[in-house]
Amino acid sequence: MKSILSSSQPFNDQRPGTSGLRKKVRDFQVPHYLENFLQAIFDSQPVLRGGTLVVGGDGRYYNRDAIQIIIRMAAANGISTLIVGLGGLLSTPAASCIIRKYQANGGIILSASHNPGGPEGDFGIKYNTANGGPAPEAITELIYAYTRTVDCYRSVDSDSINLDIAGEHRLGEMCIKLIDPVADYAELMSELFDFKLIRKLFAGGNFRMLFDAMHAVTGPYAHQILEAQLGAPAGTVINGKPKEDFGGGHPDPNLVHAHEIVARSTGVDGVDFAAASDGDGDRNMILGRDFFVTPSDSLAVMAANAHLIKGYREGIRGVARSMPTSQAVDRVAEHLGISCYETPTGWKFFGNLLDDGRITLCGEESFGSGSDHVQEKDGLWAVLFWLNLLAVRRQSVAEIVTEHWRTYGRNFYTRYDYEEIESEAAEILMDRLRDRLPNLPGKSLRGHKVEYADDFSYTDPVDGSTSEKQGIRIGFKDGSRIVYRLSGTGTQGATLRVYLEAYEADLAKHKKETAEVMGPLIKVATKLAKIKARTGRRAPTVIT
Ligand code: VG1
Ligand code: CO
Repeated sequence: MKSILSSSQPFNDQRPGTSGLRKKVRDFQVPHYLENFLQAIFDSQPVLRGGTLVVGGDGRYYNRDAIQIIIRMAAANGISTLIVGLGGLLSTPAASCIIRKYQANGGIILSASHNPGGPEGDFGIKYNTANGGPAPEAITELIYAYTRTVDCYRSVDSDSINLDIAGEHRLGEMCIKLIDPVADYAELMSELFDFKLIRKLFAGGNFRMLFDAMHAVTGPYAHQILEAQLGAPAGTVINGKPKEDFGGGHPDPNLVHAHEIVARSTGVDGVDFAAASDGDGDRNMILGRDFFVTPSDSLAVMAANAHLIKGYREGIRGVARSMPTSQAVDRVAEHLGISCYETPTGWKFFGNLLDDGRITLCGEESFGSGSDHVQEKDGLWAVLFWLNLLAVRRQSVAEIVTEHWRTYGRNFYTRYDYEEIESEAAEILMDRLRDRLPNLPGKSLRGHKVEYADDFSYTDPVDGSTSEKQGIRIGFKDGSRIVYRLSGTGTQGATLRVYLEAYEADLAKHKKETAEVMGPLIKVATKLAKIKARTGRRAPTVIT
């Protein structure tokens, strides 16, 4: 097998963001762009030499091409075993599961998650470490440092490998194993959840569910687990065939983009339970009939009910949430007498807490939740958790959540996203806001008294590493909060996210509409940051 050394020039824009390196497909197609980044991974991660690497992606446009490039470069960089999902597919949580199960030394996941795909869309690459989780900041920064100097890359001269035939191939010294992307993951799910009980729920005939795979990677997983193993009727899974452009859609499981299941879970004919997942299968949206469960509430409900679920019968050790996620789960943790950690946005910050056994469950307001079963957020896992809970409690989704509010109070929550604003304007907005922080405590903003105002900084309790400037937060005496941060996953301009939360203990007020409750706080948030003046935007692009 002939090994080739190709020369290239370093690119200066390969710093991974919240979740890997994300760019337009056409950026990745620039000659040597992907190759340079891969070489930086191989050079900075010597554990991969002679080791096992897992590779798969969400099936979007360029997935297969990128996998062929990885195969040739892995062979030239001394990888001993390459485990690849059949068809080039692996959901993000399944990749995490497989890295752990086969004790691989790392993994490469190709995805731009919920961003649109196709030749004009986005592509991405994430590196995961041997624990199955996203590489921590120290490693992503090291990879970035390597990208600044890499001026050649190694690959082998070989034909493409057929990604659609299971089994083993040899490429020089390297063994390539093409495996079923679903089987190991499905087996893990059957260990965590009471499949027998869920089967009964479907067999009863009164319970109807829909799962929208959004033409992304969870289609094959959902068909296998929900329909084949749990006996949900055919048609439960919709948009279940992965497509390179996600059928022209935006594989983001929220009320706007997953509108089909929103419509079909509304009114007297609405299904009892509906859910969706994103491009790479790590996000989830949970709906009951005429009822939307906010991701923050979903995490809190899971924590409060975990003891009812097979895999968590022994109880949970602790919980964690990203800083902008509502504080609903904090109340549950307090009630259970367990620790609750507040981390910066991005799953990589949960890694040490999970590895160290400090937490069992964790989640983010951005439709992500997970547990210590893998080291990634996990969309179908969350759906199965809810299904199992519905089967145990035999109540509706709405009943379970409203009962939860009765016990703990309700954290009203909403997020405003201003997408594709000018990067410089966004930076200025954040800088000016930062300047004002020292003067805010004690001030009253439209009747809300400021208790604290800071730029969130996090020190990891396990390894002591500190991450600064993780979002501006303003907390009020009445328990409400405003958080501002700039997205680290966009591929064009900047995205400003404004997160709003208000706590309501009074049962009589729980039925109010979120928009009504949050109205005054939204005014405070937009005025304080001068959003209109600084960005030219009168309204957000997306509200979740
Ligand atoms: C967003 C979310 C964050 C999530 C990240 C990756 O990041 O806010 O909570 O972890 O996406 O999720 P940002 O920096 O754009 O706010 V995924 O499903 O896109 O891998
Ligand atoms: Co995702």
